Amino acid sequence: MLFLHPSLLALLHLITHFTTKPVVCEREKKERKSVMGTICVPLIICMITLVHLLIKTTQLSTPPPLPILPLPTYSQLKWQKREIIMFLHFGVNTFTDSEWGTGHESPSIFNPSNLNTSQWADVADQTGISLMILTAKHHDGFCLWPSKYTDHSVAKSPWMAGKGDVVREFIDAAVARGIDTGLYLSPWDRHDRRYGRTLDYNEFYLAQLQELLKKSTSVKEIWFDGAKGSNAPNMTYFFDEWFAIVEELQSSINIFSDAGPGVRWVGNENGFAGTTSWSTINRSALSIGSDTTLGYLNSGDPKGTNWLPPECDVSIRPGWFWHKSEKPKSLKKLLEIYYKSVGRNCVMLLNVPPNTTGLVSEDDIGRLKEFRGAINRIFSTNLAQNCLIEVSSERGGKGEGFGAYNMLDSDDLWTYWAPKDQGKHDHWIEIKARNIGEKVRFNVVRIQEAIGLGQRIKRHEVYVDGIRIVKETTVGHKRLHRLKNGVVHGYIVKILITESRGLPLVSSIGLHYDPFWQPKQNVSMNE
Ligand code: FUL
Repeated sequence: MLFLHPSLLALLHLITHFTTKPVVCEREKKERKSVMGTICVPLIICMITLVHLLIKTTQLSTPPPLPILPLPTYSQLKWQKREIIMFLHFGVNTFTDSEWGTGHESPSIFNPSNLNTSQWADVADQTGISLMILTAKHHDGFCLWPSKYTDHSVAKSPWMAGKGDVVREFIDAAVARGIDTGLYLSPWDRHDRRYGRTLDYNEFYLAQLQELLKKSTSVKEIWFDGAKGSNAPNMTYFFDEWFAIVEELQSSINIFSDAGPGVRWVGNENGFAGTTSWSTINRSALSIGSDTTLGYLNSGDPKGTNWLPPECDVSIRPGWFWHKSEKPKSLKKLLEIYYKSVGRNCVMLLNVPPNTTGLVSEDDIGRLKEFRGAINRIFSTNLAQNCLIEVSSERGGKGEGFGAYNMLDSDDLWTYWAPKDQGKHDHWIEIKARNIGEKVRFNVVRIQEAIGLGQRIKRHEVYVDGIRIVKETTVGHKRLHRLKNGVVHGYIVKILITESRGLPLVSSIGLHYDPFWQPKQNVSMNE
């Protein structure tokens, strides 16, 4: 029903008055004409405009499509957007030049000459890393904080005459720079004699967990490592109790383990996710510390009822701990890992181990900066921005908020292109060069889904001027295709979504040029 504004009613009354009242004399006729011309005509125009406006404002917007479950939590979404997290392995192994300590190391060997956690946090800050995870206790049982429940800790070391607390310093330095923290507390403890006595050890472990998580509310990830030596005593970990305590003490934390519940292991330590990579999986099919599900962990499951995205842990050096003889990985290798982790719907957890002085080595800092610089260089220019974008259809029609240009704005989560539900038809996006003679030249294609409403795309292909250059499966938060044949030139790049769970929702697309990627000679389409 249309409600008329009082001014419109008055105008209607005026018009009716002049048009229905009989004319008495010539003068009155003239007067009426001039009144109609000077007042009524502009008023009628105003009225028509107002009516249009009213009709427009009473039309309601098309709502977003229904989500497809399971969905990420707020903390999982935040985690996913970090893309790269810094891992810091530091402890007695740093001083014994080993990877797995025996548990018999003397605390007297822990004596970093110049430990400076502010330097660690500065490195993270300068390389765009928003979360750092420290090994508070590794398998050797040595604690980087003065735990009340063991004497195998910094309290018995010469460092700061036993008065120091690396975890405290780590948290303070990170918080001072607005960087979130994470902690690794190894379940397997080769030092503590309670290990193997299920009840005693679980009580001890829970006590340590509480000590750590009461230090700060900034803990955003906790790492429960499933690793354990083959000869280690058998025992059951009380995961339910552990997880419950963690969630009680921290408001928005992601719990990492082989089986989550916040983040899952990707199934290898090379930093590579599967080419098919679902954030969804069935937790009930997973168990912590078992290697029977590595393939399943790597790819996830489109039918999974849990949102449990994979984290790709990898070290910048061959080992997890710092060793004098080792060098950081090359930029080329780090970029490969980035494309195979972040570019496959994962987060890259990159270990940068402090050395015996207690600092991150200059070699590693240099490489990290180079790595971040390269990522910025590749992705700061999106060649699709200068192109025309066409799509197979738009939900609710033009102007309803689900259009193609949502894929080019800076929001890669909540503004997205949504097609119409049109049965079995394929959905596609075309990125077209604006002018003849101005081909687009790129070697990386980026596609991102609006994962806030569920991960959906099962299969997709990319064509350049009618020639297929990519035939792949999942997309998720971010899918990067670094083209096998190198740079391509073309007028029309078409992204074809050939299979999805419900309607595909694409939040961002990009065509990029990666100067570090030179696989083979350049290939020009249709030339
Ligand atoms: C593994 C451990 O055994 C390694 O030492 C390292 O901590 C790595 C991140 O996880 O399972």
